[in-house]
Amino acid sequence: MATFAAASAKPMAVIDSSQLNLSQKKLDGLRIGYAFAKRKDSSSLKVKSVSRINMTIATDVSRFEGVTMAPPDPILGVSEAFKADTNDLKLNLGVGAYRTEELQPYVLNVVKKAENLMLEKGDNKEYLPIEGLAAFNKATVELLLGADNNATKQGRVATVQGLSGTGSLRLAAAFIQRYFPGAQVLISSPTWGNHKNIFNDAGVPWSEYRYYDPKTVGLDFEGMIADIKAAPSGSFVLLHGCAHNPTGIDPTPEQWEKIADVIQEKNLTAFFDVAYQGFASGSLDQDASSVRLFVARGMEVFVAQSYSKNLGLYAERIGAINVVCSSSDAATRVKSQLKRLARPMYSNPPVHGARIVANVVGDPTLFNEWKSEMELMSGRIKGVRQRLYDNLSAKDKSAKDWSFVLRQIGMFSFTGLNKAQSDNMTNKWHVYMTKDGRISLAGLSLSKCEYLADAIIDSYYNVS
Ligand code: PGU
Repeated sequence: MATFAAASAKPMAVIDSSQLNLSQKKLDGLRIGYAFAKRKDSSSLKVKSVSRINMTIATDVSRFEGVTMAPPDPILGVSEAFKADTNDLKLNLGVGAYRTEELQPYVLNVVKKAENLMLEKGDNKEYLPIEGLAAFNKATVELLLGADNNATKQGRVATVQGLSGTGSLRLAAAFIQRYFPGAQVLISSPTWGNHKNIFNDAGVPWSEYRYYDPKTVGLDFEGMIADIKAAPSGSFVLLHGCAHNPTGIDPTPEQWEKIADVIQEKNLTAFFDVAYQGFASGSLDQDASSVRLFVARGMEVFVAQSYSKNLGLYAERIGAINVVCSSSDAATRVKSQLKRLARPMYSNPPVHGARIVANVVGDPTLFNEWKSEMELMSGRIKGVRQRLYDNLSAKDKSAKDWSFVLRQIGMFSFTGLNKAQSDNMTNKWHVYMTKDGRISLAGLSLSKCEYLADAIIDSYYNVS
């Protein structure tokens, strides 16, 4: 009797050797034999028998039988579907990535100039320290808080270069999980789809606060404040620093003050996600005003930054996590622990994007050129917004108010289209967008606005 273990998720099978089609001759001669057994469930087993040791290798029963198929990513999966569509009319308004009027990806001129400088200098490719490139960390915190910020001058900011916005959020989430186990993160409803994944994977519990009011197509400020007030003490409140994704609706400066009041009174901690600095208003300073307001009050905050959008460095994966603390001593300790978390995860961050940012922000000429290019990009999106609104208003004979398109800011418009209507946009009109009704205006050209308006009106009125 020979015993064979099936290398699969299925229970171990015990098979009598009389069931096997063995070549006894070969077995005797080599003392190593291969046999093929037909099990009752008809899966084959290839068996290698070496002297006293019986080893089993499954040929058609995978070790990964229990691994289920993951669904496509709700945002990045849209780009994959877009690529597969062969229709000439197709439009990719899924991912928030800036395109030119010709709908081509755009590499900023300042980025090319910075890269040329780097090439001339012949920078090496040595490992960076765990916390990243020093010149980048200095530049990024200055860009966020302003050049002469007290918190920076007093050494109260722990800054660690991260793998863009996502990696920076994930590192902070790991920190929260380790040092504040059980503490909740409150996230806006709705929010960028990946926020929930990030906190789920880090083992940080989250709940939602009201944010978007479909009736007014605006901010549910009362709901937001009530939900933050009701949060358990010690919770973290995730806030989009500017250009809220997906709604394009930001609190007013007065509302930001009230949000800060409640967070302060309730002893909560704000956690800003700043992925669009410069894309909301066109001004890097103005778009950081929410964060600066909290820091000016002496509040301790987390801020994740990304250079994917504002410098177009999507694939360079460059960003940072900043923890503004109430003392330099606390900042030193927090930074040491962020590094400790980063080390076994990815060891140290990539250098190329960090050098680009450091060169652009650190050089007054390049910095000014960047500001002009930012204005150009955000200006193009505003132009497309206006054209889309004009087309929607002109074509819609029912006098529906489409002015929310103009009120929303940043890269996106939250159209209010439901899933079935969004499906119609894609299936009938070849307009690729996320199923929550979000369209990226950064991927739209003036010449495509009329076509898009037709698609929206058809989907809105003819699909329920
Ligand atoms: N935070 C928010 C609010 C974002 O919208 C994004 C990107 C990020 C962080 C992270 O961007 P990084 O590239 O990691 O810096 N959101 C885009 C890009 C596609 C995606 O989902 O990653 C979007 O289309 O929503």
